[in-house]
Amino acid sequence: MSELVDETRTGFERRYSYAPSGIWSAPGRVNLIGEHTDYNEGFVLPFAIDRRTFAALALRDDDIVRVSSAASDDVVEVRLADVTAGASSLAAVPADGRWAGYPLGVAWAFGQLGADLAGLPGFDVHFDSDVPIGAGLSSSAAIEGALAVALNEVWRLGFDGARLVDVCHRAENDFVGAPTGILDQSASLLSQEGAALFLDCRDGSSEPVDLRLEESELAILVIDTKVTHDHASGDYAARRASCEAAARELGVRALRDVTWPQLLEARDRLDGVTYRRARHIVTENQRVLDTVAALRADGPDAIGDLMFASHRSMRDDFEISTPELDLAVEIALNYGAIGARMTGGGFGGSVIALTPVAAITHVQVAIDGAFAEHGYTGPEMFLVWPSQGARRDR
Ligand code: GAF
Repeated sequence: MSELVDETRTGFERRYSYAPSGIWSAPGRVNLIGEHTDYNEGFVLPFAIDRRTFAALALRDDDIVRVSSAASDDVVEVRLADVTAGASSLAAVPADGRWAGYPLGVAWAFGQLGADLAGLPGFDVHFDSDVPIGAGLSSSAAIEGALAVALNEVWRLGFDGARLVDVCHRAENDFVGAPTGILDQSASLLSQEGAALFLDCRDGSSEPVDLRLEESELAILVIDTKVTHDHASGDYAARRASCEAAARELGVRALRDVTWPQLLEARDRLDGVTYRRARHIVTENQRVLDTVAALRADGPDAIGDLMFASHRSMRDDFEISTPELDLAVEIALNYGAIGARMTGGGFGGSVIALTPVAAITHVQVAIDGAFAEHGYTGPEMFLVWPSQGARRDR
């Protein structure tokens, strides 16, 4: 970890020929349970992982913003005044620099949420990261979170955690154009070490829920299927539209307000697909509440069935799984995991498998074998531990 802090500093110095004033970081996340419930104003239970994106940054004495990353030699340069114009400021940026929309979007969103950008100096920022990209582990929220805590400090804005979540969420929705909820940004900014974050997405309130994995000799194995996903694509938006249509038809503000008996009773008013989409959300919200209760009463040994029930619901009702994700879940459970489910937005990305430490190698070997047998790209597998949200590192 401290190596990456040093590399981020060196990367900054190489690009800009001077030293940064500080280094900040924010983690990726897995979602233990509660998928697509966030934009339905429901409940989620993610945790920040021990893989982070680092931002080395220094203020400038003009209004230029320069953005670079370890992944490329290019430096994206814009004037802060042009960022204020919104996503159109990206028009001049070469296509392979479009990732810069995440950091530029954060600067822009601070302005949208009350900061007076016209009176603030520009900055140079360099990013480095060990959060895998496109694996469904919120690499974009990690970029946003690292820059948000950095700018909040150096621009002396005094935004609290909830307002920083708004900034990053606004950047993602209105600058980058991905119609996501607040799950990823909240997990990256607000998580605490050793705990999952129980978040009510209606009012943004959250509380830590102890995970105690080591005490139970359990670990969370991530299986990145290497099938990449993109939330700015139509599938994610289509699921969101179905949920909103169901809520409208049922006469509620959001599917959060629908109980299971109410949904059953209204079944004939919804077409088959919309009904199944709504059924996933209504049952998934309850599974989050049940998971929190089970963790508090009995610890992580008690949540395996809920995780698999969640996976089945995403596979059959919400239809956001893939054959690779389903295979990883099936093999993990057959070879010793006590719970497994896809995590994140779906249509690719990763599975998390709650696995006894003693069975991890067994599960990994079995998954490698099964993927090879099916002719799928070899997955990447690694353990993750619940970690601290965004912070200053140096
Ligand atoms: C993606 C989105 F960014 C989140 O807001 C959330 O909807 C998630 O998919 C599904 O739970 O990560």
